[in-house]
Amino acid sequence: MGQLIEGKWTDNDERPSDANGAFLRPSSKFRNWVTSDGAPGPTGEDGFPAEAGRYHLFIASNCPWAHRTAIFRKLKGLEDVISHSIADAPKAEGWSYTRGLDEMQPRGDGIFRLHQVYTAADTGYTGKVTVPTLWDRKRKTIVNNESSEIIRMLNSSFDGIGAKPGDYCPKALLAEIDEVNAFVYEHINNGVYRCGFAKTQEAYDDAVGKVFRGLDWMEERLSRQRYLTGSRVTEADWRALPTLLRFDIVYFSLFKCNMRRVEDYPSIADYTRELYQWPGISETCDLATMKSGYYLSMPHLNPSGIVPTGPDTSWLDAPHGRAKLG
Ligand SMILES: N[C@@H](CCC(=O)N[C@@H](CS)C(=O)NCC(=O)O)C(=O)O
Repeated sequence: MGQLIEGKWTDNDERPSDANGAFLRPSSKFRNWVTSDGAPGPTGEDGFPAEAGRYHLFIASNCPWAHRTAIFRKLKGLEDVISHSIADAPKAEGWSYTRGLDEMQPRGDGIFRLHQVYTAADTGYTGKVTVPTLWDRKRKTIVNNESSEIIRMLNSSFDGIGAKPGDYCPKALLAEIDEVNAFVYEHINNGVYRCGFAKTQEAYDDAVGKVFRGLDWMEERLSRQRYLTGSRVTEADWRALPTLLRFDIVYFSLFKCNMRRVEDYPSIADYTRELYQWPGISETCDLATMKSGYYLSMPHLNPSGIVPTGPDTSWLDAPHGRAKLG
């Protein structure tokens, strides 16, 4: 994909890396928060109160960061409160959609592109155009494009206007959730990208070692407790699931994370099954598009554009045995 430079689309797909060739993920630029009453959140401006029909999520089925937000929208029953658009198959100029939103409409070629949303929010925007993006239809701007923050908003900011009960970041567990999230992000969520986007053998070796140390840690933990932070499902689990679901079908092959599959880790596999089978969750998991989306949008890793047939994903549908852990 390319990026916007001072509001103009360029096909420059350079991924930042450090002096050793290790991938560096750019930080997200829009950091406002929707709050129950519009008070400012931990970062950004005030003036984004929870309101039904006001906010719109742009996502893509293959993206694990966007998948987190789709999961929280589903868990919290926010489908009628926050509208969403799912990207089409990759086309030129980044994420594209069949339909526009309000006054933002497809260009002459009939394609509506996410970069139009970014320049609507900031005419001189420079940077990556990423999903998920949370758009405010009233103020006509991007509220936030950082998935970890969007899911925190969905977890509680809409509770006063009809969100389903359920707190996935309870205060008593917050410190542990944050600690687990940081470890899982570094070793697994972002770790797989550090394997795929490494520019040197040394950077890859470092990244792949970290991914499997992370999975070994997770396996040990999940062999003695049902969820990552104990006996209750939390945000930490919903942040892990999108990466675990993509691991065997994408990261194992395309990103060279091929020491072991998730399916080979008995506890992680069973845990992944339980979360996948959670009410409503499989509806957010388009396994075919998860795979094709990656294989079709990364010509530097898959120049032929051929999408592999396997692997078999039927293990996700087998009954899980996690209840024995309490
Ligand atoms: N920090 C962001 C990362 C989002 C992200 O990197 N999304 C990818 C898709 S998986 C994207 O849109 N990439 C577009 C690009 O790199 O040009 C978040 O967690 O929300």
